[in-house]
Amino acid sequence: MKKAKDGTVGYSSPSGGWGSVRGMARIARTEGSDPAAFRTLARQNKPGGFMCVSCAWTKPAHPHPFEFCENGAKATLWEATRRRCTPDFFARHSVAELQRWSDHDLEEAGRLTHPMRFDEASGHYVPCSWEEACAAIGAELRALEPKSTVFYTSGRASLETSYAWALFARLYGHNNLPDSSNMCHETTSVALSKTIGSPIGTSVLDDFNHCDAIFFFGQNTGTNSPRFLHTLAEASKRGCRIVTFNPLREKGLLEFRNPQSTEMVTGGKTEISSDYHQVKAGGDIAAILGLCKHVLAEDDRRLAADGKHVLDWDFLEQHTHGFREFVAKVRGTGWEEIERESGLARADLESAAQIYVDSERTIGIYGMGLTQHVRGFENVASVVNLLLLKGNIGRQGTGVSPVRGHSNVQGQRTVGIAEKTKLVPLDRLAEQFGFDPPREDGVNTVEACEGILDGSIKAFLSLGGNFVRAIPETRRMEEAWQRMRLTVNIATRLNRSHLINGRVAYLLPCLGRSEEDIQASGPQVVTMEDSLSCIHGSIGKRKPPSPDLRSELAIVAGIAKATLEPNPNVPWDAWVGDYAKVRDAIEATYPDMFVDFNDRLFTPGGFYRGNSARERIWKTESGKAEFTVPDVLNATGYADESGRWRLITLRSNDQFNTTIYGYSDRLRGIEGTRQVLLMNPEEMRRAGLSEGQRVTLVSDAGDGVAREVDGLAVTPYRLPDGCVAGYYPELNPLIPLAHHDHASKTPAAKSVPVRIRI
Ligand SMILES: Nc1nc2c(c(=O)[nH]1)N[C@H]1C(S)=C(S)[C@@H](COP(=O)(O)OP(=O)(O)OC[C@H]3O[C@@H](n4cnc5c(=O)[nH]c(N)nc54)[C@H](O)[C@@H]3O)O[C@H]1N2
Ligand SMILES: Nc1nc2c(c(=O)[nH]1)N[C@H]1C(S)=C(S)[C@@H](COP(=O)(O)OP(=O)(O)OC[C@H]3O[C@@H](n4cnc5c(=O)[nH]c(N)nc54)[C@H](O)[C@@H]3O)O[C@H]1N2
Ligand SMILES: [Mo]
Repeated sequence: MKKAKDGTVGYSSPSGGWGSVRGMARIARTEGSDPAAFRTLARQNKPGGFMCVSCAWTKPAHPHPFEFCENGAKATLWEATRRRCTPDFFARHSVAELQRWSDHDLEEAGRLTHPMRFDEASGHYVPCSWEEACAAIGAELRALEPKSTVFYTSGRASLETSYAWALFARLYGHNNLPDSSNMCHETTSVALSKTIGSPIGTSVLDDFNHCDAIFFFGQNTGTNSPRFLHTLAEASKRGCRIVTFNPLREKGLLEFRNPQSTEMVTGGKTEISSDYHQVKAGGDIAAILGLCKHVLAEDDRRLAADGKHVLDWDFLEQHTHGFREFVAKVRGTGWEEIERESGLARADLESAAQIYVDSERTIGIYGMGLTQHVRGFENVASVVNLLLLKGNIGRQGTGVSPVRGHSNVQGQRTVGIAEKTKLVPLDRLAEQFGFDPPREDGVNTVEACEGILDGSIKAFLSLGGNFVRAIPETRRMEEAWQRMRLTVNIATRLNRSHLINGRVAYLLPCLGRSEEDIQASGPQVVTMEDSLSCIHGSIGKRKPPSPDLRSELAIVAGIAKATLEPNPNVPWDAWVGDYAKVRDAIEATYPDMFVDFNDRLFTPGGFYRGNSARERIWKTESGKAEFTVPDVLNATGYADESGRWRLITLRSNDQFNTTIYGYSDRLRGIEGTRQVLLMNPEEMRRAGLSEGQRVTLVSDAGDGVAREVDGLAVTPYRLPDGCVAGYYPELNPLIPLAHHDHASKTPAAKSVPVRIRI
């Protein structure tokens, strides 16, 4: 562990810099990376190359010579590993034995090389042919009621595969299409649709060249979207104020040393946040209300002093709805309550708000720190409230900008992976493919889990991901999972979800995005949509790790053909032979967004799919942008009680979601272990805890279910009072399934009520 002067754990260097180079080198060693793996890296995020498999941050029109970051490089080297998880491996290790392995060790077995079937008699996965796998899965699906099955997607699969997967579900007869965004930015999709009439962010990359303030809530850029640090560093150098709200002092948000510039040699670094506020977990509604309170007070003052407004009155009158009710709420809320609920002092909130008052063009950015709360909806709506006051949506240099997670998570929703039928042009699909699509909404992540617990869901097919590990309520879910009839996983590397299997289970290995995908018409291109709504083509060039792999699209088509009656309008084989034909189908379904799709694949910087809210066209109930009056100031969904803590579950700098690359959370100074409980030293003292002491965390949901995780080493860390933190997914057994955002059902992983047992 690395210590600061006050005895708390931390990291003294800026993010980026030599530490990030060493981080990449370590992964290259563990994965046995060869020179070809490094050539692959040079093609990352370049026109004619492949799009990074890590985060969704946008790919600029003029890429840097190495347009990748420490974590993008780790993700690529991880995909390009020389390790192989072969049929021999499965012959040596039974499923029961592998269940006891750590997440890290499972994935370290390497790339899956062969389709495998679970053999109930021996308890081992055994090799099978693709034909056998597809035929058996098809036969199982035909015997099941379609609505008792779920087709999950993790946010990595291409637009082509995602479109085919969603179409397959609907041809088969259900809309049970949860995806990883149900655990992530579903809060955004619901809250932005309600408030600005569009489920996605409104800023584009160029806006970052024009803004003079950025308000930044609950997103850990240094770890989760490091290429975005270049954009932030440039904005900061231009004099843009970056005002951050985060319970942790995250290194990447404080300062950055660009590993691709002379800063490496000169030791220079760029300050990222100009102002940093350690808000309480769940304290953002209160903090933002406080900001708005000061803005209104300044408006009053200026009006009296020189007859001018701080607020954008023209915009408010012409474009918004609910302003007066919102103002009444803000004026009626006292500073004492705001200070208590946010954990921030009035003077600090006022000085932050003054930056907003003085700014001409502001962008509001956020991540999981806002979405993963019981009142996540109100968190996101509060950012919109703040921006609306000064007309900061739909104007150059402004906007609301959710930072998305997986590299194509936003795009999957765009092309039909949605359990909510109102988001899908079902009539057009009906006409295009000559069938009657199911009209009933399907299940989201939480509802799928409920169905598995009550036995109504009998089959679960996963297009990527590690669902069982990513969801809340690990223990009860793992138990219920094994009662399902059928589980199918399309994957690149082994993970825990593959080992918590149904009675009939298949493990189907696929190509990764950096790998060459040759079909009947030659090498194939796939596409994805980034966090700023730009669509990019991607071509893999690397030799696949095994001749027995298939592309994701080929696997989906293979299962679909074995399940469905033939339909001349859905030419599965022709689609697999030439992905351009799938893109033609996408264009036919979504003609506005995908006009001339095949001709625009390699537009520098991607092509923009458009967003009505950016044009100030509000597709909301009132036809205007909506203010939201929050009915609570505390986003956690529960009251404070003595001995109850707000647990934040975090990602380290050495993981991609459930993929644990290693045990070095360099940017937080936490080394060698993930079994930690971070806590403020003052609170440790009050609770009588000492550094390194092992404690058990117990869930405090009050629903009578026992949930606990033991063996956590107490670690001094600068956190606000009442908050503790530890790692995802190790702490997921503590999250009750019912603990989710009330509007979108996104699990509330950032404010889990817990007690500490010594
Ligand atoms: N290397 C790497 N990159 C990734 C991922 C990865 O695991 N590893 N995951 C990808 C995915 S799927 C996603 S969704 C994104 C996730 O990226 P982020 O949105 O950054 O998600 P988290 O890492 O969960 O961290 C959220 C931040 O919110 C802060 N926070 C917690 N509670 C609160 C609160 O109440 N208020 C405020 N203001 N802040 C709070 C935490 O301290 C933390 O800094 O990253 C993507 N990129
Ligand atoms: N407590 C807590 N829980 C959380 C979160 C949190 O912050 N806290 N975050 C939530 C969020 S934001 C998300 S997005 C989910 C993540 O949930 P998922 O998206 O389900 O999980 P991942 O860990 O990203 O999935 C990793 C697996 O994907 C497979 N894979 C990798 N590349 C490919 C590929 O190219 N194709 C295919 N088919 N498979 C591939 C590999 O087998 C790998 O093991 O977790 C959620 N859970
Ligand atoms: Mo995510």
